[in-house]
Amino acid sequence: MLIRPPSDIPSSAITPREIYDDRRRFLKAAGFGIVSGAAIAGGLRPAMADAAPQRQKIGPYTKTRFGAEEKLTSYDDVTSYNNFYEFGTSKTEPAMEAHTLVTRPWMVSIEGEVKRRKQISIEDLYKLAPLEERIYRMRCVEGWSMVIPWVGFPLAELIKWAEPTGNARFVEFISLADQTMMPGTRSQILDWPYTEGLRMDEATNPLALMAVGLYGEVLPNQNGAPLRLVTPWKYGFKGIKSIVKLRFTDKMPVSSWMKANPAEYGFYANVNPEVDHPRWSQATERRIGTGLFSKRVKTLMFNGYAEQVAQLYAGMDLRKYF
Ligand SMILES: Nc1nc2c(c(=O)[nH]1)N[C@H]1C(S)=C(S)[C@@H](COP(=O)(O)O)O[C@H]1N2
Ligand SMILES: [Mo]
Repeated sequence: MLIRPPSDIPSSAITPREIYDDRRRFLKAAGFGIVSGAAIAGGLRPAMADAAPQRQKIGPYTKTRFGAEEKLTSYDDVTSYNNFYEFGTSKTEPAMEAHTLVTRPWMVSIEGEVKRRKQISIEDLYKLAPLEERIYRMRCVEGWSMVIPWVGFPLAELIKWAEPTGNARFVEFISLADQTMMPGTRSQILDWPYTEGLRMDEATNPLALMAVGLYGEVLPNQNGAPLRLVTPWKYGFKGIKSIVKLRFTDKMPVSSWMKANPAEYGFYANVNPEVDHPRWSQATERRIGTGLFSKRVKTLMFNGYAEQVAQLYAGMDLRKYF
C-alpha cells in the first residue's frame, strides 16, 4: 500500500476488481451459487466460505443531507478491496483474514485531557447519538477511490460526551493490536498499534464520522469493526479502524504512517491534487468498480469537501502542512 507505489506491487499480489468480478460472475454461472469473496480470493477453499461472518442489519438510522450524488461503489468492492495491515498488506487479505477479529465485548478507553476518563462499551457508544447514514467519497493516498454509504454518528458527539479540558488541542486514536486476532501485527511492517490523530477543530467538524456500519449493516471486520474513523476530506489512512482508545492531548500526535515515513505521510493528510506524493501524482484517481480501462477522474481539493473544511486550513501553507 503506502510502502510501495502501486506500480511496484507484484502483479501476483493484485486482484484487480474487474478481474475479480469476472471470476465471480464465472463462478456463479458455473453453478457455484453465492461464493464469498474470501473463498474466491483464497482459491475456493470451502472452509473459508463457511467461516464468512453473518451479515447483520444495523438500525435504526436516519438519512441526512450528507449524500453524494455519485453512484455507490458496490458492497462487494467496499468489503473485499481493503487496506487493513493488521490482516496483511494486500487488498484481498483483510476480507479473508479478519474473521478472527472478535468485536464483542469491545471497550473504548477515553484518556488524557478530558473530564470523563472512562472506558465506554460499544453498546453505550451506539446510544451516544442517533445513527445516521452518510454517503461519502473516499480517496486512498494510493490513487483509488470509492463512494461508501457509512452508518455512524458524529465524532463531535463523542467529544462532547468526553468533556475535553481547555488543554485538549488534538485527539489521538489508537487501534487494537492483538497478535492472536490480527496476524499482521506479528510482523513489524508498522509500529503497532496503528495510531492516527486529528486537531480538535477537525475532529469536531460535522463531517468527521465514527462509523459503526455501512450499506445499512453492521461494519464488516475488514472495514474496521466495530468502530472506525471516517474523514472524507483526508486520505484514507486517517480513517483508523477497530479503535480501542481516544487520547486527548495538547501536542500533535505522531501517527503510524508519519513514524514510518515522515517525508511521505504528513499529519494533515488532506486530499490535495496539487501536492503530489513524492513517488506519484495525486492529480487523478481511479474509481473502483468502473472498469479496468475506465478513465481516471480528477481528484478534487479536500476530496470535494472544501465548502465544509477549507476554513480549517485558512492561511496554512498546504505544501508544508501536507
Ligand atoms: N488500523 C488500521 N486502520 C486503517 C488502515 C490500517 O492498515 N490499519 N488502513 C487505512 C487505509 S490506507 C485506508 S485507504 C482505509 C481503507 O478503509 P476500507 O478498507 O474500509 O476502505 O483504512 C485506513 N485505516
Ligand atoms: Mo489508503
